Amino acid sequence: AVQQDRQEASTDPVGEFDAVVVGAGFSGLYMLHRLRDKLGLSARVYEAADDVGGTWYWNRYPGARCDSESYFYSFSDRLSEELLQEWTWSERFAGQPEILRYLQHVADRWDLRRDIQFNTRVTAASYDEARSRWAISTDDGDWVTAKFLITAVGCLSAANLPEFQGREKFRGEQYHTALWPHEGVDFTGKRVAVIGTGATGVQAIPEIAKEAAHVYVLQRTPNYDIAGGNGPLDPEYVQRTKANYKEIWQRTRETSFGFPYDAPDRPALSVPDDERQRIYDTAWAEGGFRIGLTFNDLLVDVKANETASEFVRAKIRERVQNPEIAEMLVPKDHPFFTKRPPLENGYYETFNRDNVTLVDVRRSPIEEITETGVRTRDDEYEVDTIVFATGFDAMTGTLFKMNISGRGGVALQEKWAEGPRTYLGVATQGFPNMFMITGPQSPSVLSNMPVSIEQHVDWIADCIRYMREHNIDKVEPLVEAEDDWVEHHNTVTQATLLPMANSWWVGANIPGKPRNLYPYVGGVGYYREICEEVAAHGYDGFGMA
Ligand code: FAD
Ligand code: N01
Repeated sequence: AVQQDRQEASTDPVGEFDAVVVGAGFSGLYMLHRLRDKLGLSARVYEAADDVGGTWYWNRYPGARCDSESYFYSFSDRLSEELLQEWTWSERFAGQPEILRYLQHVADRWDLRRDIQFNTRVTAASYDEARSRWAISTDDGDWVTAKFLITAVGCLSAANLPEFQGREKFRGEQYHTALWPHEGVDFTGKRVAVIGTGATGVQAIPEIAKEAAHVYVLQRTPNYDIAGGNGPLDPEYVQRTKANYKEIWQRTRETSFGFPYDAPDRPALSVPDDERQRIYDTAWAEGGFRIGLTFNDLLVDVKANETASEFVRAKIRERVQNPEIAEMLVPKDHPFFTKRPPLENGYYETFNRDNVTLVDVRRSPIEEITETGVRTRDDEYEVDTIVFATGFDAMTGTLFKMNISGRGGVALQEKWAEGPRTYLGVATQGFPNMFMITGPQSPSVLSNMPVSIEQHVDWIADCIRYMREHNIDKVEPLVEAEDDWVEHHNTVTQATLLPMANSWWVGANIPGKPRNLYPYVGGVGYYREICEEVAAHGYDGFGMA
């Protein structure tokens, strides 16, 4: 099919590059800088959007903000010490417009745009074995070749719109949060149904409720939403952070989740109940993910986890006035942190408003979307607008949409039919000279992502430099190394509670998707050590020719 596309489009490639990078979010921008400005390679970035930003370009729904703290949800001193000093975040958890401005600033400052082709989607990439090059086709009908193919396509960039029967019949407006219109949506006076209460729904619902006439929140699974604690950053704090940036970044690289917080060193049940409560209270008051880093066994011991689960449940019950509604919002079917807990800023209080109705679509599932609203098994909700906060086909969705085929024409989806098989989550056997930034089976979404992105970009750039210095043309994981990594990944996964929940982390949100833990849970610091060791031993586990 790729060959045919090419013939129909043009017979000759319109460009030949050392590297093609797909995507211009955090990953693609930093990758381009490393390849072009540090290694002197010719590189072309393709980006489907009309600007840089990735996640922060697409997700413009009301309330969108990061929930890694701004001062470390950014590029580190690996990119630039000056930028760290010059850039001042206004809020503890920056909003989408500010993060987008930041990424645009990075693109301008390093003059990255001249090598990014916007409004261009990569539709196919196939490895040409005879020439040892990748042939990359785009939706403008052109194709180019490159020695290296680097995917910077994001873990959360293929929007998931479940197949609700009758959706096309709906006469009102409908939006997916990850494809939000740039001009915004005016909810004033509107009756709105929001489907989905993950991190996105939890951010959007309170904002929509402030404007709309009525909001129906269609919840299938309640989450353990953590107090966000957003607010303006105090200048003294900013100054202190800037003075300590070197140390802060170093810590993010060594901890398990890429946060600069202290790692817990004791089990939850090793302390008396009142002390445990105090520890949880303190972490809760600090806000953000600190509550997940109070004890070292929350992700591996059900009993330990239950203490944290109960703590959060009690917080929910305290804040929601109607006890029946509170009970509907309390999660009971999975342990704390086995699904990604959203951070919330006023989410639970939203259910104390007269214009908000919580609908349990687990008990009474959505049966169809009608011309005028949403019909569940037991009721019908007439609305003007439907918001789908239904998440993503994470980690593999975007990669598969790119139609990548490796040696012998084998498609990536074919190779991964039963789940991803990678070496270190950065490469996969049979796909020579292809690197995946934050690919499946790397820490990726189980970390503060800029830290993991930088680590991958640096590692890939170093590998390419090594190849150049040693006159190596081709790099590809060895079968045994890949088998060992998959086995290690599965062993580490099984030692945790993560397989217990039906989360997108395990692919449970997409019908038919193989159930596996997609990100690696061994920890950012540990993973980095493994990657560094592999490199130090001449890229142990990779075949190089
Ligand atoms: P992305 O930002 O997803 O960029 C990928 C780009 O690739 C996109 O612009 C896309 O258009 C492009 N692309 C994909 N396929 C193609 C193709 N075939 N052809 C051309 N272009 C293509 N992580 C955190 O660590 N902390 C947070 O607080 C946090 N908040 C988040 C909030 C939201 C709402 C979401 C959705 C995610 C959040 N994340 C967070 C995860 C976030 O995705 C990463 O932190 C980071 O932005 C990913 O950057 P990236 O460059 O790897 O991918
Ligand atoms: O997506 P989700 P998201 N019928 O998959 C429901 C990052 N992020 O966009 O739980 C009814 O978590 C689904 O229900 P259930 C972050 O990593 C970060 O919210 O499957 N409901 C769920 O409630 C996050 O984890 C930030 O039962 C259906 C919701 O839709 C990731 O992105 C902000 C349904 C989807 O939740 C994804 O978050 C936002 C159906 N058929 C996102 N199908 C920050 O850092 C799905 N649902 C701040």
